[in-house]
Amino acid sequence: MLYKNLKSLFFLLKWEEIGEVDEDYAPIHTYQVCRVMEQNQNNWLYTNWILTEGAQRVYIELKFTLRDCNSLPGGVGTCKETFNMVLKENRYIKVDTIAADESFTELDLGDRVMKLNTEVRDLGPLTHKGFYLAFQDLGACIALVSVRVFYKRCPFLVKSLAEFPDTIPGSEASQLVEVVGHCVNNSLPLYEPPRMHCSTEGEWLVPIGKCVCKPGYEEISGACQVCKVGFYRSLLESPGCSKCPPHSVARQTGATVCTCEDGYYKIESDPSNMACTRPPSAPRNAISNVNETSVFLEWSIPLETGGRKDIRYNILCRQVLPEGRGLDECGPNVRFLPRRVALSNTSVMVADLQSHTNYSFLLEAVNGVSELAKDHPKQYVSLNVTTNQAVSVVRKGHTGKSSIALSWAEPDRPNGIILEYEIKYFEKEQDSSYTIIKSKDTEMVVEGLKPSSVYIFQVRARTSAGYGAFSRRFEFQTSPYRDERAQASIIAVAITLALVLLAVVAGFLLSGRRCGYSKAKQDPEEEKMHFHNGHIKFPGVRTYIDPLTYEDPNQAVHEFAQEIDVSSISIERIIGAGEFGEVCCGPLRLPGKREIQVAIKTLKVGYTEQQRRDFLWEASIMGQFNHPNIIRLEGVVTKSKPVMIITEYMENGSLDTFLKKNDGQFTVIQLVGMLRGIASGMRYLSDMGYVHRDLAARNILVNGNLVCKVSDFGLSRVLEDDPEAAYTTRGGKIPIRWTAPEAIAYRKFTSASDVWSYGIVMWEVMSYGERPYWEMSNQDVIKAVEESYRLPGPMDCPEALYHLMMDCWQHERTNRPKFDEIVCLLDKLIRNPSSLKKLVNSSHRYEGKSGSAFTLICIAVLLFRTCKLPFTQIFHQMPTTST
Ligand code: ACK
Repeated sequence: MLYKNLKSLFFLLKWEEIGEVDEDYAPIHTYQVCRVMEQNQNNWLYTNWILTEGAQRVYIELKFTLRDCNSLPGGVGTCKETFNMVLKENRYIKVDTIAADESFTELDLGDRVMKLNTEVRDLGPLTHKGFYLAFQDLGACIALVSVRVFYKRCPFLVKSLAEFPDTIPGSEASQLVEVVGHCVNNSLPLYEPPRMHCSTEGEWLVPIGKCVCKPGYEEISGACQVCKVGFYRSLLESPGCSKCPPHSVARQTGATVCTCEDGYYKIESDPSNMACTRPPSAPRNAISNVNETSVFLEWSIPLETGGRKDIRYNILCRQVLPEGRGLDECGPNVRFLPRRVALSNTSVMVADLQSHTNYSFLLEAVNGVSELAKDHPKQYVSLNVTTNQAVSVVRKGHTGKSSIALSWAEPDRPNGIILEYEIKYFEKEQDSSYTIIKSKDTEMVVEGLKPSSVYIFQVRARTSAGYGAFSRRFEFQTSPYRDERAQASIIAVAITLALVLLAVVAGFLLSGRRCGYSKAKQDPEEEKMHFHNGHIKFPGVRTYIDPLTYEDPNQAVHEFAQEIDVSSISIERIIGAGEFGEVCCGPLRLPGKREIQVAIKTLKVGYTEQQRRDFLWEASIMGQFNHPNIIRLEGVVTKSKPVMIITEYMENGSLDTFLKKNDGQFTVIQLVGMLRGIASGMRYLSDMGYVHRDLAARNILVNGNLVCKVSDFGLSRVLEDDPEAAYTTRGGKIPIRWTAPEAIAYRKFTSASDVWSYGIVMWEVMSYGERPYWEMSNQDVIKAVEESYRLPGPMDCPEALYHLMMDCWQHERTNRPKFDEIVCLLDKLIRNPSSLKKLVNSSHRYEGKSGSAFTLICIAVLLFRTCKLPFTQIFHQMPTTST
């Protein structure tokens, strides 16, 4: 705020002009009047014309002394203690009556103490260029020491690089005068012109907008200074001059941009502080993977990115014409996924190429400045790819009810060494779910098919370059369930029944049935990949919880088994008899699910509570398992009678009966496939910590695809239920022929004792359901086993399988293989069928099968029992001496 005093002169009317000294004896000039004793006083003191200089509001500061009327001798009749201040523009207006804060007395005069009063009044709005002031005395004793007339103004100001001139405020008390500032040299208004507001008090208020130095200049000490060489300032917003970014220069002062060095570039959208950049080098490590008539190309980012992140890749595809006729651009039919140019990822799928054709791909990396770098030579990486040839014809060989032998020719011009073939198949019109199996050879037997069903087969080859196209679809049908071969063999067996003895004798002399084998591998979980709507399915493994840990057995059942409403089930027929009641089958229709065939185990009427508990026990166990080789529990019916356990239906019933019914009907690979399934189920159970205790072919169920599943779960009940279980000397009921010696001797049931039983199941399977140890008594079996005698190898049994059985029958249970080792070994055998060619030699073999089996048993038992022929001539003794 600034004050500006206005000049004035006084005209006296009955006032006196007096020279005095103040309290400090400094000379002062005062105007006085003191006619207090006289009546009707009207004394005036005028100023001359005071110019306002444009001010609309002025201030008047008065300094004066005033006599206290009470202190006057002789009364105060006409004495006044105020005076009037009057303004005249075009007419006189009384401004105010001025009174003293402090008045002086006679005493003060004597002491020479001047009680000086100061009063300030403001006048406005003034409308004229000037005015007069007047002071009217009506009979007071006044000495006017000073009259100061002034106005306030907002002084010249430089703020935010804007100059604001000296400004006179407005006339109204709270009025603000807006003033637009002027940007200082080399500066510009930022966004809007700078503004300030001048208040009546002469203060600058409310700044709006500002000025900034123009590009090429920076603000230093409130002024704009030019940027030095090598520095630039491009944006009004940036605070100061910056050093030029890498690969750019500013050769003169005041640069607003830096220019790129030779070979480096900048595009418009690059920020000014970004370094100049250059095109990238070529992509690296390009590889291809052929899949049918598609090629997947993949590469790594270039070594030199040119300093940019906006790298994109372009593909140039050219077909190599035969006989050296050069290259031709790939036509519009070749598809690039996601696209051919401007790829942001380092891979692309090129589809719809021609089969068995050479292609040359050029992969180019570009970035934002590639277009500008016309002189920069393009850098490519090239990749030559040959698509694989498809298998043209697939032929059908021997067809069984569940298998079809396939063969095909190697493509004429395979693209490198063929590593393997993939055989894809599915049941006709059910192509949402298909199976893929692999073969190293040009033939294979596909097994586990449904009888009388049409299947679609496609074959493709894989070389180190990748997969060739699948062959076209070939449709082949499996034989009816009872195929001619089986019937023929049954008839043959019937006709030759009479010649049984002769056959047995001949059997002793001959080297035995040859193992038929297939190059196919059959693995329900790992070797075969099952695809359903494009997803591979994997089973999961948890830990088995003993239902005994539940106080309430009902709770255990409902924890693990779904309650099924009886109305969802219809019983169609009885398929057998169980310990607790009939076993039936029929359809199950659960809401929202497709109808399936199920087996229904019922609990006969009149059961005790204990029997109900034991019956449902099995469901509490089965419900915990989820594995393709374990019988699947669908649920239980406990809310109505009869109480039922519902499981998946297994078309071929129990394995022992099924094998007996189909004696000699399966290839070794099919049998090994079954054993592999059982071992896999047992591996799952042992992984879950569950010991079965009654593993035997009679407790394995077989479905229509020859998939074997472990069933019959329980604890004591299983053994009570099992007709094979016999009471041991220790009182427990145990299926002696299937049980490991330590379990018989001291009930040591473990997964290792299950492995022993598994060895017996192997023997049962390889001998088509023969009874282990034939008609020998349980006691004789225990004795023989204790004396290290073991079952001989079944006829036509591959040596490798018999070795495995013998391993399972190691007396020392820790020496027995684990189930995962068994699965692994069987997988190896399946993968390498020639390993099954070598059959068990005659000293380790018994020769009984089908019709002749019983005779052999009679002979064996007879020889053993009556003739006291040593075991060695019938049984095989373990090489170890452990007993
Ligand atoms: O040998 P099988 O035909 O197979 O006779 C027995 C009978 O019931 C008594 O146990 C058969 N069985 C048991 N469970 C099932 C099942 N889930 N599917 C088909 N048959 C079964 C078994």
